[in-house]
Amino acid sequence: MHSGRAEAPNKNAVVDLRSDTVTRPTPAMRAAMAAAEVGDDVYGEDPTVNRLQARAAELFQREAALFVPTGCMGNLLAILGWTQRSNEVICEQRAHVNLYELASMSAVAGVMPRTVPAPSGILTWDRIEPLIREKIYYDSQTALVTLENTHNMHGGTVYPTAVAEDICERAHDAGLRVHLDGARIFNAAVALGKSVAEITRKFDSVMFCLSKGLGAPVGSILLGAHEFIKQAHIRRKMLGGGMRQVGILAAAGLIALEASPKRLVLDHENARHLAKGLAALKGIALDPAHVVTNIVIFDVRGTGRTAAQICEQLAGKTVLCSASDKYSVRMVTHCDVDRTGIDAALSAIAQVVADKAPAAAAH
Ligand code: TLP
Repeated sequence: MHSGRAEAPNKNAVVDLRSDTVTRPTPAMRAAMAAAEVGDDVYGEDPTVNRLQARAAELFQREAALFVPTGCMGNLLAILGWTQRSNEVICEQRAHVNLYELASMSAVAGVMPRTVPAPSGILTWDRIEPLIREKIYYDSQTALVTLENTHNMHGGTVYPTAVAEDICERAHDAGLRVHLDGARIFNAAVALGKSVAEITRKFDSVMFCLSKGLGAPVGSILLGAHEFIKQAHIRRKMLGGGMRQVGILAAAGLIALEASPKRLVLDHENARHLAKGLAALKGIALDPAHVVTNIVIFDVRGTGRTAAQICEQLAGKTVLCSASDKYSVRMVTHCDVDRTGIDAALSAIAQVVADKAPAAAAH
């Protein structure tokens, strides 16, 4: 299914649904990497990195872009750029910046996450507004709101553009900045049938990942105005992210940007197919209508087992997935798993849930 990848059907092949980060570069990416023109990017002399940054800025209709090694670093640079030590950052409770970035916003940027739960992870202004601190010198001051689109741990949910724009406008009126963790923003754009520029235009900064559904081996991009990116560039060096002949990676990123978005629709169809199959199994709970991009999260409490136990049993049947909570399993579709792989995963899960629950989990 992945353009240019020829894989022999193998019924024993591992179906790796742990994440879309597991995708391997396509032959076209590898060829471009081998042929990439490179230079020292710390001197700003890598032509391929410069092309990637210019192309990303053009696609998102932004003044500037910065290639960063990871999404975590991109988010941290944005937080460093928009806050001062002791500030607060409002985000959804299960946001990646809150749960999966090793508390870097506190440990490195010196700020506190101020979290709020939201249905499907989709914040609205009425949930944010009460959390904004009064302007009193002895209180932490709210500086930033971060949104996540798609929302990973709520199952790849998508912000309606009007809701995200309303938050941005009202936050700006309140003197706050808004950063978008758009690790999977291309999935959101495909689900909405809009361009990435259209759905992100009101944010002060945007981070997206090349290394997830777009299939590049490494890298993310941070976007914003010239001055913001200039400061992020300095801080990237400070964090140890000054890379040298990194055009080798940018070359893959350029292909990811041009070629990959158009095939994400297949990942979404596979995720829906997976969700429908799962919903039909006894002991598994999920609403397939909730699955609109490439992430499927389902509850396994009804099987009498924990998510970790289900994952372990599935691994024994060469299907890999991860526990996103004690009783929630996450499966992510991507370019390295086709419909045959999804069907193989479904039949493995059907066998696992039909098996008697292990005694230890019966309580
Ligand atoms: N997400 C990973 C894990 O860290 C959970 C995954 O497998 O989904 N924002 C969002 C919304 C993400 O999902 C991730 C990675 C990141 C940021 C961080 O990107 P990287 O891994 O490049 O630092």
